[in-house]
Amino acid sequence: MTVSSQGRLGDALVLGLGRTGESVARYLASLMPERVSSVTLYGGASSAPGEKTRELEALGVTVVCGTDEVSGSFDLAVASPGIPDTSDFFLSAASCAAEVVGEPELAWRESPERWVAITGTNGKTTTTSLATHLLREGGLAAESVGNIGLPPTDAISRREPGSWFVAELSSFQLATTRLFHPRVAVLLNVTPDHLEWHHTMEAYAAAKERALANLAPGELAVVSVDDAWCRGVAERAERRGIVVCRLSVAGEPDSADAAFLRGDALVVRRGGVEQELARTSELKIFGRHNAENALAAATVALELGVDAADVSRGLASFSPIEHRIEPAGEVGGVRFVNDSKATNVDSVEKALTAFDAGTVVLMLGGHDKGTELGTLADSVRGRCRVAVCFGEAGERIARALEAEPSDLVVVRAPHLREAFSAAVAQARPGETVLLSPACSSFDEFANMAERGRLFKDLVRGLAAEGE
Ligand code: UMA
Repeated sequence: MTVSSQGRLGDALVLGLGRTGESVARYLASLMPERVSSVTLYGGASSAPGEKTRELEALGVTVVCGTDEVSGSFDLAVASPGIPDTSDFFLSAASCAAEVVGEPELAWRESPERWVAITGTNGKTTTTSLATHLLREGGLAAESVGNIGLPPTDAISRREPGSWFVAELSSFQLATTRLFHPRVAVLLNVTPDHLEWHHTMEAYAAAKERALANLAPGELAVVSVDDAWCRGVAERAERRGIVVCRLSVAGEPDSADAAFLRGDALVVRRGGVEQELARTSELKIFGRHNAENALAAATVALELGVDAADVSRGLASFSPIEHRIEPAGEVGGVRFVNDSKATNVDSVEKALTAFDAGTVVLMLGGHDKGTELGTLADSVRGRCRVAVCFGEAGERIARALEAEPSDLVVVRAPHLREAFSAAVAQARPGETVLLSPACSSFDEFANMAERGRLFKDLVRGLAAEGE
């Protein structure tokens, strides 16, 4: 199989019938017959025919639903990120195809110029949005793509000449990259997550490190040095001659290239020359982790030629993104905050640092990823007054919180709606009801955005009742 952006792709196989699968199938069908001979999409065991499959068939795509067993012979397979690379479905496809890649890899091969790769366990959506905002502030065309919700293959055909793709990449997407080579790669942090997909922490961290895999000596990676997994990545990259801008909100790295906090000032040092870009009090996104996200995005923007003055202005004008510590209203003196995007333990611990200890009624639970809950339980006992545990993981979380004596009030509720009512019943004026669930949403919702929207609807309903 050739990797040139104009080469023949031959007989193509697409795995998955979600956002990614549909985007890839449409894109490949648009290349028939010149570059693609055929497109076959397998939707997996849980898929069924419907409007979407009929639309794809009308474009010339052969759609197979209801099975994980792939048959045939293909030049290239493109797998959706939710399908683990150790699953029967993936392995069956791999046995029928010369190569299996993920969707960002395909998009990059088709349009390889001007990519920024942003990954990490937490903060990648904020950093991606902010980097795009800063590039635009500096007059550059830029679009956020990837895990943030827009498969890059959707954006290739309408890509403006000279524009940047700022790609939020999950470990699932990075695990299936091979040649992917961004202009700059960012690694924000690595903490336990998605072990149901990767099985081991080593495999998860290795997938994240793939963002840097094809950087050449002299090219830039922005890598946190605040956790041991990331420090390992930074050291290996430096040994390969990559310029590593060491990112930290825990101290001041002594390297020539670093991005860090000095007091409350955001400082980026490149080649030993420092620029102070903003004060944390000027940012509309709160918490130390957001200062880290801002430092990473600012470093990317400066590297790509945005003036420091434009970066400073953009940092001050950027607003919080939906579902990430998003203010959702105040009713009867109780603040409501939607952090539905917090789908793992680490992001909840970070969110809790944005509120005064003892004033939080926390709602947590959802799809159980089997994560270890010890540190989460410590933080919740230390910072919250009440925890309402719901969903599939609710009972396991409640038991972890009760495993040690504390003043924390633990309440159980079956689903989000009942959890919301319980939280409202517990909350006192001056307190915050925070949805920061530490779990993905798939036991009850299609995705975390749907969960966040229901939370906000419930707050609106509560406000309307009081009128
Ligand atoms: N499927 C199977 N078996 C599986 C899993 C999936 O057959 O075990 C098939 C089914 O046909 C299913 C389809 O794959 O309908 C779904 O594909 P998918 O799970 O890869 O989801 P997409 O709709 O393609 O959305 C994906 C990302 N989802 C996941 O990685 C789970 C979206 O990130 C991303 O926005 C989108 O591609 C565009 O790039 C969401 C996410 O939850 C936000 N990401 C995780 C996270 O942020 O924690 C990684």
